[in-house]
Order: sequence, then structure tokens, then C-alpha cells
Amino acid sequence: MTTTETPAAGAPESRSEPNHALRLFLIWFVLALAADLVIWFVWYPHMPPGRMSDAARHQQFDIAVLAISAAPVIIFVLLYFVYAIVVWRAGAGDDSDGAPIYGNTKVQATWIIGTTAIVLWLFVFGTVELVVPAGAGAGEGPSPIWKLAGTQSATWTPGTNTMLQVQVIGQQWTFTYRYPQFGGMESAELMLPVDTPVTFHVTSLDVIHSFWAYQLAVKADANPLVDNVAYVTPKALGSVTVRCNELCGIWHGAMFNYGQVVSQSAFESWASGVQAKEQADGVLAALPPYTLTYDPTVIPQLGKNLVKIDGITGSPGYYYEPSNPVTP
Ligand SMILES: [Cu+2]
Repeated sequence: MTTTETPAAGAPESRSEPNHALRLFLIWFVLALAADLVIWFVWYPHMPPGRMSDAARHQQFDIAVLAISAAPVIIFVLLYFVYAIVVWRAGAGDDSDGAPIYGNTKVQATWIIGTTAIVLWLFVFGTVELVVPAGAGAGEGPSPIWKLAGTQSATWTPGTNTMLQVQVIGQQWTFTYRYPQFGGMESAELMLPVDTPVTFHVTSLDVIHSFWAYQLAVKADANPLVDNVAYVTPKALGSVTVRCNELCGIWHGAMFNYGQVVSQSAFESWASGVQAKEQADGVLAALPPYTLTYDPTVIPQLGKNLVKIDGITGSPGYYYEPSNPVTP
């Protein structure tokens, strides 16, 4: 901002200039404050992806804070633009040049300090928000640096803060879910208990996919022979949409299913029930043993006439036999 106290070169009369910097600051302050209040109190509660998990709440908070940080900058740029057009507009018939300016210590110092402060703030805020929710809801590879707090156990029971392990298996063109703490049983539907730390182990049996549980704010690549770990703690009951987020073939767009976050006791009875059913009808014995990754070329069950039992999905030629074989 120019705080030109001296009259412009060649100006005939020495009329006193108003304090443009103060004026700009006051207008900017009022507008920026109003915009930030509207963002925080009106827009923030409606921002994606909602508040269904800790990761989702953190992402919503991050978007709101970034919007609050950005709005004053945008408003300053636009305000200065409009102010310059209105106040410093050349009069009719005035073809003279503006005053030549060779540097201004105040403006330069303000610029360097202001931009440095903004960049450092974004760096610190971004780093903290990446670490605190144990990875921001994204896949962190086979050995995450930041781990979610929770007890590790080979079994899972309600009310114990035990980490629930859920394996997400992508294949053209569906997701299936295995629960190693329930005998390695497999479900076509993602079921999760509320208020429970969850570790997703995301992998693929064929091409690259991406596991995107929208309302949980989890998005993790599903790559063959890779165990990609992602964490979440569901905080509310409800339905979850799962989509593949990596172009993976002709039916990529149809690669989605739904999940549920239910109470801990409802989850346990569901999981135990599925485990007992799959034990009884032979699915558990037919499935490959639970491991963190699968090599479809060496799964001994591959291509055999394994699963014709309801509730298990798969696609032809890979892990499972098709449940509804298409005969040409
Ligand atoms: Cu896919």
C-alpha cells in the first residue's frame, strides 16, 4: 500500500491526501472479519466430508481453517483492486504518468513479514493436522510413522479400546472386507463399530484401486502385493459410501458399495454371526489363509470352483469364482 504523503511529481496544487493505508486497513478489517465469521459459523458445519469420524472432523476443521486463512488475503487483493480503480482513477483528459517509485521500505518489510508468517502458519498447521489424527485418513504404507492409539489383540470385544483390524481387498470391480479377529471371515459389506480405533489394511488382487470411504474421510490406494495401512475412529452411527477412486478398468465407475457404522455390541453379534455362518458353510475353509497381501497368481484356490455361497462376491478369474457366472 502506498502511503504517499508527498504530492505526486508534477502535481500543481499540494492538496492533502487522506491516509489511504488506514482507510484500506479499516475497510479490509471489517470485511475480513465478517467473511471469517460467516465461514466459521455458517459454512463450516456444512463442509465436506462431515463429522462421522475423527479423520472427517479433522478434515472439515482443516478446510474451515484454510478458508479462514485465505479469505482475508483474497479480500485484501480485491479490495485494493477496487480501491485503486475508484480512488486513484485518472481524471478525464489526464494523460500524465504516475509518480515513479523506487522502493518503499515499509511496503517491502510488510510484504516479506506477512507472506513469511502466512507460509509458516500453513506449514505448522498442516504438519500438526497431518500427525494428530495419525495420518489424516490416508494410507501410510505398510509401516506407518504415526500410529493410532489402541490396544493390539488377536480378538476384538466391545468396550476395550482394542484396535479393530479390517482388511480391504480391491479387485475388478468390487471391494470385499476381511476381519482377521473374527477368524478371517469375509464380508461384501463394510461394517464398523462406533467409537473404536480401526486399522484398515488395504490391498488389491489385480490392478491398482483406491479405497475411498467418503463419510469416514479415508482414502487409501489399493495396490497389488502392498499392505497400505490407514486409520479411522468412527464417531457416529450411519451409512458410509465406499467408492473406488482410481481408474481401474471398464467398470471402475460401478465399483462402489456401502458400509454401516453400528454400535459395538451390534457389530460384535454381526461379526460373530458371519464368522459362525462361514465356518458352518465352508467359506472359511475355502478362503485363502488371511495374510496382509495376496499374490493371485499363486493362490492355490484360484480358478477352482470355490464359492457359490451367498454373501461373498468376487469377479471372474481372480480370487473367487463369480457368484453369478455369465455364460456367453
Ligand atoms: Cu477399482
